[in-house]
Amino acid sequence: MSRPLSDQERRKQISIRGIVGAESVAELKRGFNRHLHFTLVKDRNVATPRDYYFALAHTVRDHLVGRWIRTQQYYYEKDPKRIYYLSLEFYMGRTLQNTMINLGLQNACDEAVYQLGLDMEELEEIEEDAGLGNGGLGRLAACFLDSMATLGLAAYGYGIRYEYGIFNQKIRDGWQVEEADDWLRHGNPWEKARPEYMLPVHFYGRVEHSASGAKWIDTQVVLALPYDTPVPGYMNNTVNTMRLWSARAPNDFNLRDFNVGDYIQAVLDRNLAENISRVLYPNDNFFEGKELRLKQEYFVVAATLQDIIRRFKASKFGSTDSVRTVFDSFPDQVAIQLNDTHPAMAIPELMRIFVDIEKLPWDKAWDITKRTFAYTNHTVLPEALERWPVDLVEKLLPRHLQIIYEINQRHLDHIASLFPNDVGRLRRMSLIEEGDTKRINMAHLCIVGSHAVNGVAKIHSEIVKSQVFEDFAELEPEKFQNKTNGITPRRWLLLCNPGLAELIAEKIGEDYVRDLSQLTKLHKFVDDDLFIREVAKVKQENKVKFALYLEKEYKVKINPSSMFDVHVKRIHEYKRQLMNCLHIITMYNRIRRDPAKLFVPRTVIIGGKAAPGYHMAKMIIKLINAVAQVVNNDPVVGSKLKVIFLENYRVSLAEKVIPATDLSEQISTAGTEASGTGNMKFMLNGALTIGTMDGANVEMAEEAGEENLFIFGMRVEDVTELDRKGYNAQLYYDRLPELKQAVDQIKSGFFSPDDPNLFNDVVNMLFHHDRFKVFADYEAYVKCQEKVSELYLNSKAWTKMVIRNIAAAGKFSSDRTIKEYARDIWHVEPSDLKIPPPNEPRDAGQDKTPNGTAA
Ligand code: D6G
Repeated sequence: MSRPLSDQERRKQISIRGIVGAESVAELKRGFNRHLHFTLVKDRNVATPRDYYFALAHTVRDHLVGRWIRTQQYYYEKDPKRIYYLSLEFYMGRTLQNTMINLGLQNACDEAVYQLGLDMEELEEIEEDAGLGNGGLGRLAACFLDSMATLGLAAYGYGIRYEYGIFNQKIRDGWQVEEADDWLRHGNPWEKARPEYMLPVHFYGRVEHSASGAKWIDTQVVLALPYDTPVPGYMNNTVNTMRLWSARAPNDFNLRDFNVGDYIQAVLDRNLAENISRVLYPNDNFFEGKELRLKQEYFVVAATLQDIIRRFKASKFGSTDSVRTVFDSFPDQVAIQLNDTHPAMAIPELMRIFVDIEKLPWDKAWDITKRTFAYTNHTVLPEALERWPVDLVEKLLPRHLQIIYEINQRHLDHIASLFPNDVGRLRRMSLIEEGDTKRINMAHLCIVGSHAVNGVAKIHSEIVKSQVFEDFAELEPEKFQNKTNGITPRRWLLLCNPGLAELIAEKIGEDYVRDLSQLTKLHKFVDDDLFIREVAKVKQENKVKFALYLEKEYKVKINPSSMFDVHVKRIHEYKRQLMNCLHIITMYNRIRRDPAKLFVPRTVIIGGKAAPGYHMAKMIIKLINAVAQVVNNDPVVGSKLKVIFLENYRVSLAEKVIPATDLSEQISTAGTEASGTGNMKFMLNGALTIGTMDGANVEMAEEAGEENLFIFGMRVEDVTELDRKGYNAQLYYDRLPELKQAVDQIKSGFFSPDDPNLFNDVVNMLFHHDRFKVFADYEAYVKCQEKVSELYLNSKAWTKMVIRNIAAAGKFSSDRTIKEYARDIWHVEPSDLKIPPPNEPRDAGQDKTPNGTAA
C-alpha cells in the first residue's frame, strides 16, 4: 500500500476544484486589483475585508458573464424545450465559492488570493447567505437549479426577490429572538436588475362579461421588476438564469384615480404596493392564510407567465396564423414545475391568458394547460396544505375565482359521469370545501390542472396515492409518480468537504462529481486500512475545525474527540427534537446515577429556527437551552456530555457542521417527513444515521443496507395501528422509569428552577395531545442510541460503516432526481454538449434577442 499523500501533493493531482495555471492566477490578480480600483473605488490602504470580498466576487463574476450571454443566446438559436421551476423559495446560501467551483476556478482563486496576502476563508465569510427559503423545500429548489444547469437543460428558476429573507435567529436567555435579515444592505454582486423587462401585475377590480368574453377591469397595478442571477453548471460552460421579481409601484400609483391633490401621501403609499416582495413568510410546513402571502403567490405567477409566453412567442414555435399565436406546440416547448401548491394560481392564470386574452376555446386552453403543468407535493401534514378562503380570492383575484369555479364544475361533472350517485366522492374531490368558511383546496386544483403529480420519496409518494389523494389516484393512477429528492454533490461535498472530496477522487477518479453513482466503487476499499484511516482523519480534521469555529464565534468549547451527535433542521413537533431532548436527559441521569461507569462522550448539537408564531417550537428551543444549562455546568458530568444549541442554523452553517458530524439525527414520526434532504447531506459527508423508517431514510437504508444505519421505532403501519387503538402517552410513562424521571424533571422545574411551571405546556402536550407520539418511540430510540455508543467505541468498525454509507449515497444526487424529472415529466434530454466558452464578446449588432436588445 502506498504512503499517504501530503495535502499539497493531492491538490496537484486532483482537478475537481480546477487547475492552477500561472497565467490564470495572474489574470485573477489583475481582475481583483482592477475591481478594487474601478468598482470599489478603493486602494489597499483603505480597503476593508468587505471591499476585498466584493473585488473577488466581481472578478469571479467576470468569468460568468460571457458564458451566461452565450448560453442564453444559444437557447434563442436552438429553441430547446424550456423548463420553468416555479417556487416561492430559493434557499441559495452563498454564491462565491459555488461559482468558483462550478467554473473550475477554486484552486486558481485560492492561489491568487494567497498571493495577494489575503485569507480566502475570511473573505468567503463576509458574504451574506441568500436566505430566500425556510428549509428543505427552498434548498431543494436551489439544488435543482445547480443540477439542471449541470445537465445542460434550458431551465429557469422563477421566484421572488425578498428584500428580507429568513430572519436571523438570536438566542437570548435561552429564548429565540428574531432579527430582520437585511441581506441586500451592502449590495448583491450576483444579481443583475433588468428594468427593461418589467411587467405589470393586476389585483382586485371586477369582471365584466360581454359577447366578446370576460374582461378583468378597474384593477390595481403593481410592477414586477426582474433581477437575474446566473446559475452555472459544473464545468460545462452552461449558465442558466434564476429570475426573481421585485415589486415596484407604478409612477402614477394612487395619483390618477384616488388621492388627487395629496401627492406626498401618494408617494408614501408606494410602499404598500412594494411590500409584496418585502419579506419571506417564515413558516416551514405550515399554511398561514394571509392576504399578503396570496399576493406574493399571484405576483410571481403572473409576472412569470407573461415572461414565459413572451419567450414562447419569440421562438420559432410561437407562429401566428395571420392574427393569433398558435399555442398547439406550447406544451412541447414549455414545462412548468410547481414547487408545492404555492404557485398554484399559475393554473387559473394560464387559463385566463388563453381564454380571455388569446381567445382560445376553453377545452383547447385546458388541454394545453394540463399538459404544461406538473405539481410536486411536499407534505401530507394537514396544517401545511394551502386552503385559501373563497372570499379572499374573490376580492383579490375575482376573475381567477370564476375560472376555478368553472374548472371545478367540469371536473365534478366528469366524476359524476363516472361515479353516478356518489355524493361523498364529489364532496371529497371538489376543489371547493364547504364549511364555516368556504375554501379552495389548492392541492386539488394542482392535481386537476397538471399531467403529473409527484411525491418526494418512495414512502411519501405511496402515502400521497393511498391516503391523502386516494380518490384522485383512483381516477388517474398514471398521473401519480415518485421523484425521490436529492442534493447537489458540488455544494454538499466539493465545497463543504474538500478533504473528503479529494480523498474520494484519489481513489475512484474525478468523474463521480458528475455521476455520483460511481461512489459504489468505494466498496472495494471498505477493508483497506489506509483508506479507513484517511477517512477517519478527514472527519477528525473537520471536527477540530468546527470546534475552533464554535469557540471563536460563540465562545463555547467542545471536545473534538467526543461523538458529534447532530440534529439540525427546522424546529417542529413532527421532527421530534423533544425526543432527542428526552434522550439527553436520560444520558444525564445515567451519568449522575453511576459516574464511574464507562460513558462514550458525546456532544449533542441541536439547531434550527422556529416559525416566529409557533409557540410550541419556541418552547422546545427554550427547553433544549435549559437542559444544556444544567448538563453543561454539572461537574459530575464534566466533559462526558455537552449540549449545544446551534444558533441561526442556515445554509452556510450547514456547510460547516455537516462535514464534522458523526451521528445524524433523522427521527421524525414515520409517515410525517416527506423526504428530508439533510439526511442525505450527512450520509454523503460520512456521518452515520439514527433514524426512523420515514421519508428518504427508507431509501438510504435500502441503498446502504439496513444494518448500516441505526433504524428504530414505529413503521408507518405501527403508527396507523396505534392511532386505531388510541395512543395513550401515560402508559409509556408508567412503564418506563427513565422516561418518567426525565419527564418529572421537566415538569417539576429541575431545568427551570426560577420558573418551575415554565414547561407545563410542553409536558401537557406530550401527555394529552402529542400527534407525533414521542413517548411511543422513546424506548426504542434510547436502546438504539446505546448501540450507537457501543459502535463508536470501535473506531475502525465505525469508519467502515461510514465508508459503506458514502459508497451507497450515489442515488441521492439531485442530478439523478433531475434526470428522472426530465425523462418522466418534462420529456427532455439532458445534454452533455459543452456550450463553447466565450472568447470575445460578439458583435453587439449581430444578434438580436426577442427582447429587441443586443445579445
Ligand atoms: C440573462 C442574461 C442575458 C440575457 C437574458 C435573456 O439576463 O444575457 O440576455 O438573460 O433574458 P430573456 O430574454 O430570456 O428573458
